[in-house]
Amino acid sequence: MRLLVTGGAGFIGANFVHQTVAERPDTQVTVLDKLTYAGNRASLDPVADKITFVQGDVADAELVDRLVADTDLVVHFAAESHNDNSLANPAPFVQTNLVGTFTLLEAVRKYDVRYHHISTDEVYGDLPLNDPIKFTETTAYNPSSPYSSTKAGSDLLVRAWVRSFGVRATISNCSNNYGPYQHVEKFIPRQITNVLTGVRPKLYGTGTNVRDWIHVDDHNSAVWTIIEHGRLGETYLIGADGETDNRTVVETVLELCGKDRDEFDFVTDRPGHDLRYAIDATRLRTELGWAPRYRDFREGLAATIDWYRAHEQWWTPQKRATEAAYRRVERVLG
Ligand code: NAD
Ligand code: TDX
Repeated sequence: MRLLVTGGAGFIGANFVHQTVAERPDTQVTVLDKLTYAGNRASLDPVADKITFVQGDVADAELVDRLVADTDLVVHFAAESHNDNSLANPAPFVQTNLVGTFTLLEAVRKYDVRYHHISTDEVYGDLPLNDPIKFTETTAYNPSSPYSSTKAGSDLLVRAWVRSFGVRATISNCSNNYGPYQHVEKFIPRQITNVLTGVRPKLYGTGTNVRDWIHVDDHNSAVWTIIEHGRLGETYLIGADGETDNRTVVETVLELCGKDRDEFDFVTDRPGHDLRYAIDATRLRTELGWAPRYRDFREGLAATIDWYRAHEQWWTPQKRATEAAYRRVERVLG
């Protein structure tokens, strides 16, 4: 089978390519990635001789047409993915997340190629704290940020291309991922690499916001389950019941690194900061029989810390610029 993975040099896409090469040796993998600040060719080093890499833009219609003509399946991870960046400059989010998805949809429509669309739980907005309610496949879209609104728009394009043109597509909306190869701008790797470089972790606002953490390998095993067993035209939510508030995450990282649990700073909150995300993955579990492998967040976090400790050369080049950008907008409180 010929597989085109967009955004395969990013965090989740690279892990997806690693898993695919290891577990599905008959799959011919081509990665299309623009190598933005978030893409890192080195993340594909372990599989470099087993895949084809194309540097390019998912919004480049001519290139996308050529690649899709020669593939059986497209899995679309490529996106501008960071909420804080979308507040500073939304333009690339509209271009990549909306125009890029549109470009891929036109190509899979033309060649009748199976398409899987990677999306986020953030399209549903946020939930109250301390409430049993969770997102399901029927929750109304209500995105808060430029990032989540462009992801929501891209999901709606997919739904329309399914209904109007019969495109053979599935959509998955996953909760917050953690694991190896995640850019140091994101919450968990930022705090781990802060501690490893002697800097105090930075907690937005009061640290009470809740995210529903899932290990990236579990996200990717769910994606394969949906590709192989999901019903065309359907949406599946992916989550592993990992709700944890941000303060607890920071305290756990500090503890696992042998520091005092209170050695962190509260900093200015993110504007429009979503309070809580929580996924009800019943459909995926009962209809498709999927289950996560990582059930202990603390253990997964410890393994992730070990990975960052062992791969300093992977993240050091990005760390300085990332922290300089944060320093421009962030103020330590109290
Ligand atoms: P990432 O920022 O780590 O990687 C994105 C990749 O896409 C990078 O390699 C980048 O170079 C590439 N890219 C960006 N613009 C491109 C373009 N125009 N053309 C081609 N390539 C381009 O992101 P991630 O965290 O791996 O997220 C991957 C996908 O998963 C995104 O669609 C995101 O919305 C979704 N998602 C992420 C999470 C999460 O917790 N990180 C959770 C749910 C869903
Ligand atoms: O330094 C920080 N301090 C902090 O308290 C950073 C970077 C973040 N935070 C908070 C904000 C969020 O409540 O931590 C939480 C997680 O932040 P991010 O890692 O930026 O993730 P989030 O905004 O929740 O979005 C992530 O999950 C859904 C991904 O970046 C998205 O791509 C995905 O769609």
